Amino acid sequence: MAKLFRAAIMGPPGSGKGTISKRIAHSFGLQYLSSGHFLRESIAANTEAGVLVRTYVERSMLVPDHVMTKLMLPRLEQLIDHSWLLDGFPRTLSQAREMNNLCQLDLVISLNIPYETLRERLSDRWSHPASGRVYNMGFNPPRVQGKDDITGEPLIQQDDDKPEALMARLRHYKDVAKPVIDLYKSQGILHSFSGTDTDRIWPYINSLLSTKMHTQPSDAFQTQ
Ligand code: G5P
Repeated sequence: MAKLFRAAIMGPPGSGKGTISKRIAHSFGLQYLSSGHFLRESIAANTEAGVLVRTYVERSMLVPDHVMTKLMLPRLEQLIDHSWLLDGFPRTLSQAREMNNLCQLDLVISLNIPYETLRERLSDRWSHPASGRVYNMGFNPPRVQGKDDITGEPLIQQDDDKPEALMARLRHYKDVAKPVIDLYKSQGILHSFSGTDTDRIWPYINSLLSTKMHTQPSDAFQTQ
């Protein structure tokens, strides 16, 4: 059996985690698990947990650790025989420790994107409050301006994406992420990438993973 490969991608809101994860999953055949996606699923299902989760996600606040581990760890347990990529989890030291008890990561990608770039991307971001679906007017606009693709309901711009609130969120992200980054640095598995453009960062990540996984990636996403 081929050696299993487990990776995670970290970065502040708007740093391109989702965009890069999809390229990695596609090019290297990893299962892709996004914490934001699972949270949005539980919001859409309107379960008791989903109602609670919504109060945090709507304000772009971190969902409590015990809710996150309950959501994510069973999914990782189900994939014990698979290679995968985690997007957005673990995000706190507590989440990282809980996950370590279940499985060890082989590689962690950390995205360092300048504040001004994040501000520009997120100020262009609109969302559909009921589902949590997110659009970017430049990079991935809705099919009809101002309307959700699935329901046709109006999109809104979150107060949290306004500059003062965004600055506070990014500061909070840095504080929470630092001990997680330090942990993975001390384990020798952290790889950081800086830049303003996902398409420029991607070839470096692609090359790193090719080396680490000893595979020849498909070039389907080289320029997308
Ligand atoms: P998510 O879903 O993990 P965030 O807020 O961390 O969400 P977000 O906004 O989804 O992150 P991202 O995944 O880092 O951003 O980036 P992306 O979606 O690929 O790109 C952002 C936008 O920029 C997109 O519209 C994309 O098209 C565009 N873009 C990408 N690259 C470029 C580029 O080069 N140029 C341009 N112009 N545009 C580009 O989490 C959502 C919420 O769930 C909770 C939190 O409340 C979080 O806020 N949550 C957790 N809470 C606690 N613990 C956890 N582990 C949690 N995980 C999620």
